[in-house]
Amino acid sequence: MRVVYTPAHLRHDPRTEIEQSGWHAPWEHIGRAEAIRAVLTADPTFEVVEPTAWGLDPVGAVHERGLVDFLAGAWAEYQLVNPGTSDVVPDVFYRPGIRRGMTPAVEPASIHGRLGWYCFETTTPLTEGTFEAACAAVDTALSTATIVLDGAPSAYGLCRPPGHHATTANYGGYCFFNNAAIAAHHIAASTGSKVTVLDVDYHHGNGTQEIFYDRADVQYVSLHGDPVRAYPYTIGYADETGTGAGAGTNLNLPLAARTDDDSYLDVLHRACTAIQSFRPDVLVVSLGLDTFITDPICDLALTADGFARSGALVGELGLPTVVLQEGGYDVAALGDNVRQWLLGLHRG
Ligand code: Q9C
Ligand code: ZN
Repeated sequence: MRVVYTPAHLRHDPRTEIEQSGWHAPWEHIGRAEAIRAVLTADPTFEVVEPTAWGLDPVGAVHERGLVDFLAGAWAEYQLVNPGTSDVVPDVFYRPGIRRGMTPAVEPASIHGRLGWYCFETTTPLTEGTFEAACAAVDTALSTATIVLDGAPSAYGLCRPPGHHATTANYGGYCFFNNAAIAAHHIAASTGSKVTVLDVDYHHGNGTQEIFYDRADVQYVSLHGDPVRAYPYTIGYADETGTGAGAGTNLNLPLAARTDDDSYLDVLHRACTAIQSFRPDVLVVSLGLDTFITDPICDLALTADGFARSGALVGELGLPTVVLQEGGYDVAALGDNVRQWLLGLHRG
């Protein structure tokens, strides 16, 4: 199985994460992707290849122009007013209520205002090379999709930074551009086929859901920690099923804390049944391993065997499958967990 990887991810190198009223070393860091690469490189089942460059057109097909332009220039613009800063985060967020009863706000002119216009939370710092790394993660996703469109049964893109929390117009949740959504849209638009995005990251992929919520040609199916207790809290509920032409094409399957392998596989089986009913031509998997039993920021209880069984169940769908990396924060286990999932897919 081909693995698409580029060292360009090293350019997104945050030092801090502001979370739960404190700050600490970031959970999402360069060591994650390097740990996965090390494990896959050591297994002859996998062949590591570099992505090709796609430019910004496929990004602009999914994201608002304003977000793309902002991310391209924000770090440099911020240095002009706050020289020497390494991790750039907003200190103000735009909330519609602040102008209730008035004309809606327009994008502010100030870099400080623009940060809070495009970013929706505090854990996603911009660093000097973040934009380049985010573009390289998109290149990785699109190159992985191309391997599958060219006939491989499956391929894996080691995307970093991850993508599924990035919406049409906002970034956050460690995500800048929505790699999986850009790949899914590219596949659907360039081939005229139907695509399912199956999201197995612990966190609900709010960005992917929002991007495809009104579309009939892209189905979104997600298993995730119930937003009653889990990030992103305000989206990811079971009653969110799609709108307009996309009515019925969105399926959220929220999970209880400590969900184990057997219960998880039951829910994944329901997800696969829904995918079969949609009859997609291609499957894109948002692969998060933060459902792992010892993940430091999540509360499910999957094991390596659960990942192998999950991959195999998805493989039994028999669909051309583009697997793209999202979360997973137990770095000591992350590489092997990815490997188990992919080997399961390979067998299934
Ligand atoms: N106390 C991904 O896994 N922090 N993003 C949540 C909850 C952000 C996770 C804070 C989690 C983002 C790709
Ligand atoms: Zn996650």
